[in-house]
Amino acid sequence: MADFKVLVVMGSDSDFPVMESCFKILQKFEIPFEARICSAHRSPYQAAQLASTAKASGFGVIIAAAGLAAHLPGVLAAYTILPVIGVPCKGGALNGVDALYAIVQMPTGIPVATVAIDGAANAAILAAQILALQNESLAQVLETYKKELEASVEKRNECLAEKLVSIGE
Ligand code: RP5
Repeated sequence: MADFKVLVVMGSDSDFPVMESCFKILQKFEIPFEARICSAHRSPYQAAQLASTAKASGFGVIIAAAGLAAHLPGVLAAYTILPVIGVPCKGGALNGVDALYAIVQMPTGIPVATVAIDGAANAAILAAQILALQNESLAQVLETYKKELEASVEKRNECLAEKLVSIGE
């Protein structure tokens, strides 16, 4: 389907439950991906290696998920010119706000496209949209997906109308 693979990096296996929706979307869109666990703090050398070689390894986008002092997306971004999408994971005393701030507040020159706390599905969709710039069949998949979203809103309107009628009965 896509010309490029997506590299999904998680700071810990404890981030997997959050990232399941990301993997599901990548699979739904038939986008090839590889997933790795790599920590900016516990395995910093491997993080640098992974990001430094990602472009040459055929990846077009990196998605990086981390919680707490979430430095992984920024560290990966420091070592590559590939777009990096950061997913702040909920958890710890600050419930993901710490991770959100750590990921979004990057210094000029090293951007990370940050999605919402636990916004793993949107990370996959954004990655797909980036890859679709150079892949017409993936662009068509995304157009169909948008139409499905539109139809789901219409369905909700029908349900709402039924609920309002039943309230009046
Ligand atoms: C971060 O610390 C990880 O991304 C994870 O969200 C958090 C906790 O990691 P574990 O202690 O569960 O391995 O680096």
